[in-house]
Amino acid sequence: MELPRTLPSRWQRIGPVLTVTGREPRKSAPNTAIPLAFLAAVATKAPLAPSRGALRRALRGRRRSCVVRFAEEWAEPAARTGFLAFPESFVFGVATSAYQIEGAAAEGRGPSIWDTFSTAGHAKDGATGEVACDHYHLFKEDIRLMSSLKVKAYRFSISWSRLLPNGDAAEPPSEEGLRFYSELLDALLQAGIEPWVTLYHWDLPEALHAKGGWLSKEMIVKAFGDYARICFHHFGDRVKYWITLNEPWCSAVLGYNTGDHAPGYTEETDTACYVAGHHLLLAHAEAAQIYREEFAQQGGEVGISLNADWRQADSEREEDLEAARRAMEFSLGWFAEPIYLGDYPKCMRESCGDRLPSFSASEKKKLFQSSDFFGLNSYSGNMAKAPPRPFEGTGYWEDIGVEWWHTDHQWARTDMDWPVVPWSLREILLYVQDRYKPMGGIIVTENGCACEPDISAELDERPGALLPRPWDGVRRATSSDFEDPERVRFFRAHLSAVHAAIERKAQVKGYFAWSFLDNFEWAEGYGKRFGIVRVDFQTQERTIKSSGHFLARVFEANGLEAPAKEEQYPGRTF
Ligand code: GBH
Repeated sequence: MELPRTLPSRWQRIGPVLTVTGREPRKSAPNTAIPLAFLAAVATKAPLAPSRGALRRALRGRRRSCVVRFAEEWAEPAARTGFLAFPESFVFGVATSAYQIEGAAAEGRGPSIWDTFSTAGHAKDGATGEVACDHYHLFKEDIRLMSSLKVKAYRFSISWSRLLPNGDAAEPPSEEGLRFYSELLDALLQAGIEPWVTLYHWDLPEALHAKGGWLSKEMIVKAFGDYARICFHHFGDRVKYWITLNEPWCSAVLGYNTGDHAPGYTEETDTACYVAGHHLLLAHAEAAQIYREEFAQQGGEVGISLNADWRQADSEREEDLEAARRAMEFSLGWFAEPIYLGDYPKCMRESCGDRLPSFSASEKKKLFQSSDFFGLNSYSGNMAKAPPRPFEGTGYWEDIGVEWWHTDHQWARTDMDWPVVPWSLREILLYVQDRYKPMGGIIVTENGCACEPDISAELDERPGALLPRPWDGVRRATSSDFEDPERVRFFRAHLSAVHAAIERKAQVKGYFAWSFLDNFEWAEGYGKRFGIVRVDFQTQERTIKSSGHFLARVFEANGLEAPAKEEQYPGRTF
């Protein structure tokens, strides 16, 4: 019997069904690759695979003698048609971060590692966040704009060094900084927009970096806890959703391995990122514990946002399946497993040995279930393939031992060159649900794309177009005639993928589009635009893109019309 080349677990079966009676799949037979879920889906005659527990129950005691049936043909899940309604309590919002939009670097704020890194010329075209979107001065207008876009929730981050210029909580917090975030929160609540606040989106106070930064355990864990306490104390009456860290993987790997991000540390590539990652995790746990012990009466939630792109095995060969597992564990699992499963992934320990720090028993306890929801930032997907021969040497990338850049060249790409793979968002949500069963559910805290029409590049070529200037105080009516059809398509397809994950029982509770505004895209400067609102960096004029109008309709209707099938499953199916 011919088996399909790949047997994806969540695919619907179609066509005639063959029957094999009285024989258990043999270890060596190709059909051992058939997921239990599929076998049981067949046994229970469910149209789509039910939960693993239900499957196990259905199969219990029946396996030896059960009738095992194979579908001859496979299809992608049936494309949805009609209106895709989201759960009533679903949170729809937009996201930004402090250094990327605030500007006003000199107004009472102490320097952060991103000031140092960017002013030293490490971002494209010498870009810095000194002015950015000048949101510090324009926040009221920006909130009005959010209201007009029917945004229900706004995820932003607090700049640590705007509150504590030296990062040091022994000094009183800056009055100016407190006032800014306080007014921002009040304006949001007045507009009926729920604030979701990230404490750390990569802008470590420079003064703390000078003391060892994320490599200095005692210093940084205490400093972060103290800073978190100040935020809970001053803003916790109005903030009910906290995110301790944004994407610790990026802080650890891009900051302390590749050096693409601040602080640009490129030494000890076989240990530094693991050490930084370890302390990031402990700092998260410290803040979460402080909230639970000292601020429980505020009745809010504290979570973490982890980033990962889905990695799909390139083939059903055991090496490639293993490559996909390793890729997920070395990215998402590195930070998720200590929180949800009690320790680092086994494969990381095996590959890294003592180069990966260990948690004490009390640290493990503090970390375990230290997140009230699972914040997931996901933008893309890729293939995972085992290298033809094992990598030599040690270091983060060698440790993973996977051909990280292996891809499918048929996939569309964004301006960042990231493959557009909407089904990867569905897969990663199902993976997170299956593997971590996060209490409080999953919130997609970022998803979006840099994909602008050609006219955008032309506009950006005007001299100075990408050198932000502070707002001149002149109020301009927001214009709204900028067409970005690719981003509309991106959001439509990815939202349908989120909907598909929910239909398959992933507990997804919210979705935040990245980003509200075009902004300082870190090492890429201002040339890569992720906004649903265009920013003219010379005048600070905001223009709503058609993707902004599209999302406004989704937010208002709490759902969307299902996209065409080819938009639901573009690219290579698997
Ligand atoms: C987010 O991170 C950030 O939170 C946000 O500030 C930023 O503006 C936004 O995305 C857009 O970039 O395969 O080694 O190259 C980005 C998450 C993590 C996605 C790294 C791309 C590539 C890893 N990114 N990932 S690698």
